Order: sequence, then structure tokens, then C-alpha cells
Amino acid sequence: MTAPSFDTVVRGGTIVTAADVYQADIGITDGKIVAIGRDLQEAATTIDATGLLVMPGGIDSHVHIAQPSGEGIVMADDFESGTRSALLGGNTTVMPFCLQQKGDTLREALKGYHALAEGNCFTDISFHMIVSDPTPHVLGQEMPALAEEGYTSIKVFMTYEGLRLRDDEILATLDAAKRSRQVVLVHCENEDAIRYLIGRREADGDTAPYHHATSRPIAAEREATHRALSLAEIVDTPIVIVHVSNREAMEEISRARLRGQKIAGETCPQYLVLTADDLDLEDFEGAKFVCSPPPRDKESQDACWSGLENGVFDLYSSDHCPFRFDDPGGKKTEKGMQSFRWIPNGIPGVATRLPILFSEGVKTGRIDLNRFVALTSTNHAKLYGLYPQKGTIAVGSDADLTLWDPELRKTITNDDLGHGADYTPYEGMEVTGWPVKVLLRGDLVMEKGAPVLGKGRGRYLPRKRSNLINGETSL
Ligand code: DUC
Ligand code: ZN
Ligand code: ZN
Repeated sequence: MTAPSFDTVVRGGTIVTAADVYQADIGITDGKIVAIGRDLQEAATTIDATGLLVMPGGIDSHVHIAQPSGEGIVMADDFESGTRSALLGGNTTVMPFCLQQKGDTLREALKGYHALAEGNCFTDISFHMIVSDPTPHVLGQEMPALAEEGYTSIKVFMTYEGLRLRDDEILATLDAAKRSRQVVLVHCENEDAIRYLIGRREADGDTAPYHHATSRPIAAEREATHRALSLAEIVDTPIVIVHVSNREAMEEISRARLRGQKIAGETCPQYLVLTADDLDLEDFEGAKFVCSPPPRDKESQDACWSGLENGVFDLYSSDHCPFRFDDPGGKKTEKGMQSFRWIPNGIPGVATRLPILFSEGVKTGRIDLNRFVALTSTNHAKLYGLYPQKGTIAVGSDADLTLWDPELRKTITNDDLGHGADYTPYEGMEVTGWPVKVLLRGDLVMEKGAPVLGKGRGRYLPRKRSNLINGETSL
């Protein structure tokens, strides 16, 4: 008997990439895709994909795991639960943030995060660095050295006292990133305006969770988006505008592109299916929806949908940032119950990202299958230096595959999501389309809503430079 040609064949499925939809089998050896064709030969293992879409594993390039979030507050996910939830939702790579605390070096921050992640991940991971203390050592020594080691993206904040950078610090950080050829993600909200409004709300006795939304208005996001784009224009370096919630911020992105700037834009599920009214629920339930920027209104939802359709957005990420609800270390902190100011910012969503876009986007005809794959996988790989190892189905790529049942109807419920939070903001939402099997580097790692193999299969991924840094004008 001759030896099988492949370790594994995924047989009979419909392959979907950012460019094509076609029927073929996929041959896998040593974790890589080695053949794509009709009626491939026998393999040691066969995975039947009849009736299923076979897509590149989801890449969620915006998640927060085990991030320090203030005194007495504990993020609901560690690397085990966060990556388990990602896997159950059809993802094979996630990109969490590594937060530099003031006074620490980037290396110290990385040491801590790697220690937490090592041996605990169900998916591959790769870190963005959050720069909160742009000292000469960070800008001049660490950023260039770390870029060479594969940490090719950083994030800066324009809001949150203690985290936000002033404009001169942002300029210096952008300039350093330009020299080290790193791409910079920017959280765009005007801190001074927000702090002023929070004070006003509290003075008026408006302390319920809903006023998280009224104290972070669209104008505060639009102004900061314009400023971030202007600062990037001054330095002449690409930036990513993350978690965009509304039309006015989108218009800033479009205008900057017309001026010739290299920009990527990102939106998230919460801006497509939630509104500020969700923060207005009784009994503190609105705290379940507190995130920044806050969900807006129906007009903003429509704008974000059109941005996914027409290319203002390149990325659709979860901004998974989970806190438990019924927990004094989560949303129900003692101070948070007194004022929205202290409610930890963020909601879970890494498991529900793909089903929400598939059901509300593909099934409704707003976007096609190719765009779905681009927005959820391929563009993340290109922007953050993982393509074509990740983000596509091609000979030579990692065999990271999500087998998707396009007709499976599910009601989203927290028990199915595998994360550490005690709620999902999408509880009870009916969706059509769900991941049924996931392969990570050729191994079947998820089937029927549960991990097949234990934690620790996920690897850390050093990355190349971003496509935007490498001279391309768009993804
Ligand atoms: N920004 C994020 O990117 N995620 C959660 C909270 C925040 O402000
Ligand atoms: Zn942010
Ligand atoms: Zn985030």
C-alpha cells in the first residue's frame, strides 16, 4: 500500500477567499496547505466539508485579554478563556494589546504578557504594543528593536487620563513609528471634552450608565479623528483609525484618503447592531453595553454598514474587552454603581463577531462572501504583516480553516461562547450561519461548539511590516 499523499484532506467544501468562491478539496501536510484541487488523493485524515463554506480562519486584530483596567477591576478573560471564545467563534488568530504601564519599559510589559499567554492559548496570537509613556528610550531604542523582532504595530490613546498622549507626544510617537516602520492604531476621542461633560452630568445628577453615551458624543470622536489624521499627515506615516462608530468620523477618513494619506479604518459589531438606547436599560443593565466609543443611533448604524460595503472600512474587529456584569470586580464596582464614570469600558464579542456579520451582512445581501472574508480575515493579515501565511487559502499558507454552515440557525446565548464574562450584549439575537469546525495549522481544533484539543496549541506570531508601510496605498 502506498503512503497517503497528505496528512489531511478537507473534502467537498466550497472554498471562499477574498477573491474567489469555488469547489475544491484542500490537501494539508505539516500544517501547511500543499494542494488545492478536485478529487485530491487519499490522506491519513479526511474532513468532510460537504455543504459547508471553507474560509480562512477568522483573524480578530482587536481584542483585549488580561489587560489591567483600574484598581479593583479584573478583565473577565485570561488567555485561556479569551482564545477559547475566539476559537468557538471561528477565529484562528487574535491580536491582543500589550499595555505599557507608565514607568515601565515596553520590554517589561511584553515579558508579563508573554508569561500569561505562554502555553495557554487555543488560537495563534500576536501583540500590538500600547505606548502610554513615550520616553526617549521607548521611542529611540525599544520601538526600532521590537519592530525588527516582529512587533510591527502600536496603539496610542487620545482619551483616558493616565493613558492618553498629548498631541506633541502623539507626534513624537508617530515620528518614531515612521522611523521604525511600524503602523500606529489610534483611539480617537477628545479627552478634555469628555472630562468636561462627565463633570457636567455628575453635577446634574445624571449618573446612570446611559450618560456614558451622552458624555462621549459624536463630535468628540469626530474632532479627535480629524486631529489624529492631521498629526499623521504632518509626520507622513500611515495610521489605523480603530473602532469607528459614526458617519462623521468616517467622513474624516474619506477626506484624508482623498488627500492621499494611507489609512485603514475599522468598525465593530456594536456599532452595527447596538444603539445608545441599550445603555438606558433599568436596574443597571445598561452597564452591560458600556464601551468606548459608545454605540450611537440607527443613522450611525446605517453609516457603518455602508462603510463596510463601500470600502471606508477595511477591518471588522470585535474590540472584545470583557468584564463580568454581576461582579464588584466587573461592571458592578462599588463606585460604578454611583456613577457611570467608574464603570469599566468594554464588552465581550470575540465569539459573536463572525456570526453577526454573516447573518446581518451576507444573509441580508449587504456584502458578498468575498467581502466577508476580506473584512474578517484577509485584510487583518495584510495590514498587520501576516499575509499570506495567514488570511487566505493558498498553497504555502498555514492550514487555518473555518468550516462554516451558512444555514445553521442559532440563538446567541452566553453559555455557548466560552468566555469569562457572565453575559453577552447579544443575548437572544437570532443569527443564521455559524462555524462548525476549525483547523489550526492542519489540526482539527474545534468541532460542534467545543475545543477538540486542549489549550496550548496556539503559537505566538512575530509579524512582518504592514502592507501600508511597505508602500501600498490600500489593503
Ligand atoms: N478602547 C478600546 O479599544 N477597547 C476597549 C476600551 C477602549 O477604550
Ligand atoms: Zn480604543
Ligand atoms: Zn479596544
